[in-house]
Amino acid sequence: ARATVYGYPRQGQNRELKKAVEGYWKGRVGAEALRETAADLRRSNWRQLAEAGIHEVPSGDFSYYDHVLDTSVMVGAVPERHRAAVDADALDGYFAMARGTQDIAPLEMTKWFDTNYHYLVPELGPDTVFTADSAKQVGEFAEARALGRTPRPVLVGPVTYLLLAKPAPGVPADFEPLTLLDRLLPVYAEVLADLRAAGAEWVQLDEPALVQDRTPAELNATARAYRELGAAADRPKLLVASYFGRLGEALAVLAKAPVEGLALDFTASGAAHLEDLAAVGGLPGKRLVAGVVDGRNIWINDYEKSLATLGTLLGLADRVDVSASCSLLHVPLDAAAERDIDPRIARWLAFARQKTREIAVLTRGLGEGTGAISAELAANRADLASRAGSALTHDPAVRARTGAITDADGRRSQPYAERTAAQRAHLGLPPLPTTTIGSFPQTGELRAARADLRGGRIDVAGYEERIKDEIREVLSFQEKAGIDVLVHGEPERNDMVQYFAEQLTGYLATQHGWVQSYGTRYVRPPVLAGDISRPEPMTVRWTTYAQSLTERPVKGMLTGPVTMLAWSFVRDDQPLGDTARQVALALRDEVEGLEAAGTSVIQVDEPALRETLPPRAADHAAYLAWATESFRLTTSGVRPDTQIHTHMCYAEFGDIVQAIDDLDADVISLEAARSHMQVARELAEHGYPREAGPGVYDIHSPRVPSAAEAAALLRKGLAAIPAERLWVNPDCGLKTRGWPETRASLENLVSAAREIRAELAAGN
Ligand code: THG
Ligand code: ZN
Repeated sequence: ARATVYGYPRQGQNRELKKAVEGYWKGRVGAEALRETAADLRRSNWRQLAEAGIHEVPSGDFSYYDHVLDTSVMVGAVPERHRAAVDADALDGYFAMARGTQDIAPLEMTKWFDTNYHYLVPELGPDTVFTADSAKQVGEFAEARALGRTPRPVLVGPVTYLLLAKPAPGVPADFEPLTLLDRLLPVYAEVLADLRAAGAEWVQLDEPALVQDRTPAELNATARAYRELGAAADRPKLLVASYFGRLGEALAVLAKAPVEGLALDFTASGAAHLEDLAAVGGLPGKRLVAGVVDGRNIWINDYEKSLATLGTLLGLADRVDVSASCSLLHVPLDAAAERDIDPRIARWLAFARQKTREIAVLTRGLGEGTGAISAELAANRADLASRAGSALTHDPAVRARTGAITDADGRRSQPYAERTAAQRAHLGLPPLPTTTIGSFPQTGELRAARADLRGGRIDVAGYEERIKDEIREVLSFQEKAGIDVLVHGEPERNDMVQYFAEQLTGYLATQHGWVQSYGTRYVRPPVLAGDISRPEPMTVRWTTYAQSLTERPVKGMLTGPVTMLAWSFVRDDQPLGDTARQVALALRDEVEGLEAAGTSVIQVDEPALRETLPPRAADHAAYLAWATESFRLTTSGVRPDTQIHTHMCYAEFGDIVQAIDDLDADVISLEAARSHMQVARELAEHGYPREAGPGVYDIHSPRVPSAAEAAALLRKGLAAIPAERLWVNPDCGLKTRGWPETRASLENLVSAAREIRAELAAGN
């Protein structure tokens, strides 16, 4: 048996890649220095993998920005508008596709399946001409070879690549990129031949799109793709990798395909996957790479359980190798770098580096028998035993409380239709009330103040003075601009999940646990380690300070339980729903604390609700059940006249409008500006009965929308949502924006609302 992985974190222990790339963008780092930093990072990764005992290392998984963008470059799918930049300079052109330039829009960015990683969406059309560019793949393969390893190049597979693509601008929306398969396959065959010529024995083709529900036509296309690639001359052996779930019907297709190996995820619904494998008669004559170490989470592996799975698999394939369930890109690099975590808990944690060692141990156990790893097995058993039932993670008070939850706890005391009148009377807002989503610009000064606090250059009192100054400024601007429901601007928050995690008991924060979110942006997902409780109010002080400065309502701002889970590493020792209920009760205390302190409008954000939807429709209901239940638990303890808002980013809501309604929030704000109010129409089509604020200001760009533009969007909104239920707000929070465009845009937004109010009052 051999140990392998599909990918490794790219950024380096101190995010050297972020610094080099951002330095290059600012002109402070030259192209050659950037290339050297990248090559050093790759070499260091290969060395780490070899030292950990990984026999077959990946190559080509490195990226300056995103591996799907790299695939677009590999197949020559450069949008027309970026062609000149790419021809002038490949590297600058690459970054232009990723980030756009002054005049040219970047590729769209969206979530990589249900992870918190974002990829750049390929833009294709009937006129797309693919051409092979294997330079990056061949170059990185050769680099690893030069270190004495036998790397396995990793490519996004052709079916997944096309399924992730969308019609290019100007191409009809019903164009299906998968129709380009026949044109794409020869290009893949050419890249495979180049890699073979360079000495590659195996190449990995990633097809995670096959763990989602696929139509018969898509399954046929998959069969065709691998029949054709399998028949290609001069090709390496092919390992088709799936992850993030079970293959389902696609398993039979791939089992029959003329490829030499399959990689399957045995952490996501592992038992079912075993049954599926047995049902297709195993993979006789093929290599099976078994993903038994969870690549999406940070807990140590259960060796005995994994060895049992691996043992069963031995009878189902020609040869069984061991891996993580997916690329290790989605976990931080090294748990040993964390100095502040209780050592009793640290022994339960495995980041990428630790996981590679686990894979090597399991491989030895599989190949040489458990006798060869008896010491590791004993230590693993002891670590697991110390976690199960540990007093560090089990809080009887929390368990008593979740055990006593009743249906009534998840129901507001009055139905929506009745409580709106009470809210209207209580708040006294004009028609088409204006508000913002919560955050205001996170200025350089604010980040510097946080750095000064961490570095001991200012004390807590000094830091809090700066935060108060900022809140005063944010409030005074909003009053002058004429906004109706104000926010304090969240200057005290680093990240909307981490800020709360740091204050909740049971959550662990990491110091260095960076995970790539997109490009050079990273997050440090906190760890839901134990039972969750809220020892003290978290936001009440800042919200009440802001409220003390104004007569208008100030909105309380919280992150909802689903998003808290989605952007954290979750417990694997209890159902997600149990963890969600614990987080929900802690947040419920905060909601009630805000209300008791005089807050009449409370927003509970759930940007992750849609994106965490499981890949298969059959699993949606179970997910939406705990997701909506935990949101309602968070928000149902308030008086009828307290108004609950929620906010979601991203646009594809069609399939969850019922779930959004089930949240029983009073008002929802949504991203809509770029899609010209499409979201408002979708809500209307589904008969969504509540108040809604489809965004009229696209905050993803520094562009200032004119009042006329915002008014035009509002008129479109009014065509879908009646005036008494329409709110006026930007698409999302303003933390990534600068002050000048924020000021101008919000002033225009208020003018637009006033103009439409006047029209309504005049009766037209
Ligand atoms: N928080 C978390 N996850 C998220 C978002 C978030 N996932 C989706 C979306 N928002 C991703 N967007 C971003 C935007 C900016 C940054 C990260 C993710 C960012 N990161 C800083 C960086 O890399 O320099 C580090 C921030 C820090 O110091 O913690 O700017 O909002 N959890
Ligand atoms: Zn948003």
